[in-house]
Amino acid sequence: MEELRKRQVSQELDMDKEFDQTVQFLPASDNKKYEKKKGPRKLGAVIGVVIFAAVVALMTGLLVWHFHFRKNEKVKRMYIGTMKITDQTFIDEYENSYSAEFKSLAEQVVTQLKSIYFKSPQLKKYYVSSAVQAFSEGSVIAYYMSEFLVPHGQEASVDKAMKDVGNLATKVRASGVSPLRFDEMATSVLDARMLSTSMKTLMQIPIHLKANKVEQLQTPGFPNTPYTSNTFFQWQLRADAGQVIKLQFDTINLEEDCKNDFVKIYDSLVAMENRVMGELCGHFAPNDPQVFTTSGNVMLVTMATNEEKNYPGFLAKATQTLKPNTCNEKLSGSQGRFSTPNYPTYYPPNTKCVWEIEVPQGKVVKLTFNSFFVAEHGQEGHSDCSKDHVLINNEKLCGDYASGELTRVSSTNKMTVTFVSDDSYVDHGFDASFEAVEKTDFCPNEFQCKNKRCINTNLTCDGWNDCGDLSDELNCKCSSGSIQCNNGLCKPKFWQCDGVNDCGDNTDEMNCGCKSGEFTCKDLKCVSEKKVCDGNNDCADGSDELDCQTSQSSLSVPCTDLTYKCKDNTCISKTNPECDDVPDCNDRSDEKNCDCGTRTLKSSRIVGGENADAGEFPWQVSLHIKNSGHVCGASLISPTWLVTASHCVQDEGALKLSKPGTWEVYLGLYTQGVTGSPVVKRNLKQVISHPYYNPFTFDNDIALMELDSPVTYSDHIRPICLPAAQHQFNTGDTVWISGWGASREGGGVEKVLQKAQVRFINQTICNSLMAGQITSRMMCAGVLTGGVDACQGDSGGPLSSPGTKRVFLAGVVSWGDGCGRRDKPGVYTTVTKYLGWIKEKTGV
Ligand code: 4AZ
Repeated sequence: MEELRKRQVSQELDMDKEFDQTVQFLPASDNKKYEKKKGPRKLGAVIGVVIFAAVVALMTGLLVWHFHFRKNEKVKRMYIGTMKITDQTFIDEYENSYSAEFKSLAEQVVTQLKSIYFKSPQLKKYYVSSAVQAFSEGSVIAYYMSEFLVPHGQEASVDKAMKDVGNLATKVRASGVSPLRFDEMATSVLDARMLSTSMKTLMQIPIHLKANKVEQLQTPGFPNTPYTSNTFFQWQLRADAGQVIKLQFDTINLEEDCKNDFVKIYDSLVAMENRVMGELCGHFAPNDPQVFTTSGNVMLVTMATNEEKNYPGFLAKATQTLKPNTCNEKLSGSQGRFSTPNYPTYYPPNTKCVWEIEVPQGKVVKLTFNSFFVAEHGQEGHSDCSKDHVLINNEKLCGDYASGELTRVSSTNKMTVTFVSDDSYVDHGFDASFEAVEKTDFCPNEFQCKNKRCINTNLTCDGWNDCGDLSDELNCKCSSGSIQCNNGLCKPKFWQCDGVNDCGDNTDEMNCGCKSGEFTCKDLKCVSEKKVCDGNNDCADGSDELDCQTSQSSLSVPCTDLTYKCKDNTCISKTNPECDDVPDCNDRSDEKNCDCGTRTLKSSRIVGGENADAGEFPWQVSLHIKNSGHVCGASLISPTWLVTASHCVQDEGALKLSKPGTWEVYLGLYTQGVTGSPVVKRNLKQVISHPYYNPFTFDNDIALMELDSPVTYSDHIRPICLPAAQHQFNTGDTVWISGWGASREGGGVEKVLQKAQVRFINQTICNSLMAGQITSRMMCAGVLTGGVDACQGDSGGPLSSPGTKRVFLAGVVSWGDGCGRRDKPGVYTTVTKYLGWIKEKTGV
């Protein structure tokens, strides 16, 4: 703490202490005095009367409690606000809460607040006290906190009255009896997490920035000792008048769950919710610095921790820079580029920029967003845009768009682009390019989509919806490599008969089998239907002799690559007979070891995925590097064994990923960071990487992990079934991928377990799509149109294949060419190839 050279106040908090005029921690209300009192109890001679009387007494007691006491139960409501005092000028003494000047002005503000609240009968009834926390320039802005004790259920109406406090203030000013000249009042309710009763320590760190000087903010002891539990930290940053504050977090390593530990950054000196710029928790890589810039010369950084798990904390640097006069720009010429203030770091709140673009006469302006991140809390998707937004030709734009996805064309040689950020939550903003184009041909040398996007001409009529509105795939004359769908679309020939309706009208899946009266063998040969189940291997691969059961005994057939081998070495013709709840082998061995692959809670990032249901993938395991967070997935196959990818357990320099001690594993996990029941954490006893894993080709990308002690199965923890060596996974069958991996290429780990449905892809097609890199020990699954795939962080996790009764581990997430790219399926380690090795090492 000393090295910070800051005045810090660390105090054990007295929970019932009254407000003073300076800083107070915020205890929760003591409701004990409002608790229900015990009701009378009657005794009688007859037992029935006693019971009756007891029931009546209980009911009466409950009703009395509900209508009398519960009504009177009060909750503490804390509001935080600012008031602009117009008849004062800021003096240095106002920065020191112990100075006489501070105390005197604070007293006037408190009197003023009381007179305002007393104008509202509602607020008057419940008002307790106020305290001024700080002053800043402009003329003088007072930051205060007000406490109300509100009857249970009345909170919303008091919140509403507080929202209206500006109007009350106008009434007070009009009455001419106010002690202060003031305007612009704003209030907001305090974040409930900051009112936690468990928070016992307050650390207050005021910092006044100076020109050309970098101040360091850090949690005490960072990075060598973890931050303290149940602590509320508050860094109050001020810059000189006319300056703004830039805060760059170099390292953030907090608990994943923001409910427990979090950092919040405000464009204010107090914790006003409507001035929050951002909230951080979890882990950010050093190459992803979070940089916030204020709109004025003050900033508040708060951090709250609870009693669970403490992490190293954060390190950030604060500087002051001159507030730019304006971000408006006039742009002319045939092309140019512009971006939001501070791009690619966060734009400041409360900002408006206008770019007036003018291109030569006779041309029009074509604007393309190279990146666009204007999304806000509570403004999901692209719909409403009532908060931060971009305005072009009366059209409001917000949300996130991929590079080049968003384009606009003007109708004249001028275009005005306006960017507006409101008081709260900031984002990275945009980077845009404009060019002068012909009115009639604004895609020179490119294809012009109906929605005004321009795409490479090669991308038309190729089966892919590149424009986004399908206009590049309409009215096509299909090339030799494509098939013509009945609806006019062209699709690549190799998508024909792959079990997926690519045309949309099923043309590509029609006439796929053999002629009528013929049977299609697994290797696509055609044999007469009469030869099916005749006891002869007519297809050569045995597929015409599969599933020929009429009675138990007729299941037994000569063994081929496609038949299931029972423990007694006899073979049966049924496809995938194992663990389908029907004993098919004479020795019933196909139904042994089947306590797997079921989910008890089935109710209804992965790229293109959605939240899984809790308990939907109870075999999904999250592998964490100790104190560092999730890196890979794994699958539970028994109470003590996991299957994962070998590439997850390769040493990386000093990081000994092959050593069991490096890891901690979470089973039954749904949201990263949310632990406690039903989540079980285990350390590892051993890590066994496949001896033939090839780090260059990713061949044999499979590894086993043994837990230090067995887990008990529950609704959220169950193993997945290992398939039999002959288990058939067919091209076009749907399978599930699950994990906490990135939801886009280069993205970070997801919080909630994601799932997505993909299909097995033909091995030969996949090998040609993946430049011949697919070995027989790999299998491909995906959606060839792109957008649905496993990604970084999903590695090691399961490719879950639902059978008739149970789910089987078909593959282990291994590698891919990027994530979700078209014609680039995900590649998975084929589990059926490793059953012998798994059995040898684990006994499973
Ligand atoms: C990875 O980096 C990774 N698209 C995993 C799966 C895929 C790509 C990358 C498949 O762990």
